[in-house]
Amino acid sequence: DIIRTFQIVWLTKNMFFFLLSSVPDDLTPEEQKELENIRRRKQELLEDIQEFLNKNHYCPCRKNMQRNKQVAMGRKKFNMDPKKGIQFLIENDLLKNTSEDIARFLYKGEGLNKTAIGDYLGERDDFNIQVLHAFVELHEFTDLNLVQALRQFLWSFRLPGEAQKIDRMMEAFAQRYCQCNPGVFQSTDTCYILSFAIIMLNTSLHNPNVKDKPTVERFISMNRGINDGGDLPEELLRNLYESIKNEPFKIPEDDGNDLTHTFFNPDREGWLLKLGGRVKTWKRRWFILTDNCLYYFEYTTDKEPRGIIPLENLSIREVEDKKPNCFELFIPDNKDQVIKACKTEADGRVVEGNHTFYRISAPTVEEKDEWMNSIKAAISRDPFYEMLAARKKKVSSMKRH
Ligand code: 4IP
Repeated sequence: DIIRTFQIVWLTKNMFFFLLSSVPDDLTPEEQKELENIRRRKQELLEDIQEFLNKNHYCPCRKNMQRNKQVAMGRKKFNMDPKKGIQFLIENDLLKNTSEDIARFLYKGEGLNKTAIGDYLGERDDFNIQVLHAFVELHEFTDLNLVQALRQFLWSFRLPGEAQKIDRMMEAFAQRYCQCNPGVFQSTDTCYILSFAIIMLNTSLHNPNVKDKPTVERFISMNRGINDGGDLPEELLRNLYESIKNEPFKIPEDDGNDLTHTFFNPDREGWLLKLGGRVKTWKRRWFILTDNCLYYFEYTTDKEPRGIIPLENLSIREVEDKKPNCFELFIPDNKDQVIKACKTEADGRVVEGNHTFYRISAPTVEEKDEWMNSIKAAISRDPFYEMLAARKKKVSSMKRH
């Protein structure tokens, strides 16, 4: 449209010149007056044309070419060092120094590296946090389900690797989602936790290194109690699961690293044999690894666990036993100290455990390896998992309070 308008005004302008160049000398006063009018209108029209061209940057003048060059340079600088790039654009009057203007520039993202956008948005400065919020406000999530909203959000920049940054960005996302879709979740914490459960599900389902693919039932059970102590509607969780299963997240990978590794999900569950503490009897128990804790149940359907073993400060090693595929949880450099854990007695009382080590036997070598890997991943101190676990604890304790 702009080009067509340009052609039309160009033709009109030339027509005027043609008309004015063929003026006869013997004009009546009326005709002269009319000619004056035409000249005035011609001048006005020329001014309008100039204004139009300036507004639409079609003026092939040096000034605009210079400006475009500087914008390109600003983008290049931004990709190398986001803060310096923004500073350059502001200093050259190419960007206003307001969080809204910068957010719009990042949201548009033309020629910008998504890792650099993520780095800038993740910065701890008050101003960067304002830009982050303005950036999230530009996303429209109304009537989108959480997976659709996450697809849009996670494609607009690349999540940085640092736990604190991820936390701030996902918090802003959860706030915006809840603002656009009031009533879907009890709190932004619920939205935050479910968002991560979805990102991790994406890894588990689509990363070929993860052998144990979670079923929809497992996904539902992993998200019990996250809606401020209550459960989310099963249908909602089923829909989200199906959406991720059918189409993995498209996540920008500017630097070739696969972000899904950052969110490797160590959670798992299954049948294992456990050796008693004081009385050395082997019991078949249903184990669930989640939130840096190992829970064991008598039956898969039990609501309360028979025992809980927090994994903090524990180590894991393979051991030989009469039972096959054994491994052990133990306190490093300590032989006789009892591991901090709790168990439910036959009469229902919750007491401290009596184990100086937990010896566990898996049904197959593969399962032993998978359990050991997942437990190792859960044990290795990851600040991000700690933050997530803290939030989960918060929302699951809401109801009780
Ligand atoms: C029990 O043996 C079970 O092995 C318990 O396991 C075990 O508790 C007890 O350890 C052990 O005495 P009996 O059933 O033969 O009496 P579970 O709770 O899974 O049934 P842990 O602490 O392993 O849960 P001690 O330390 O309480 O004796």
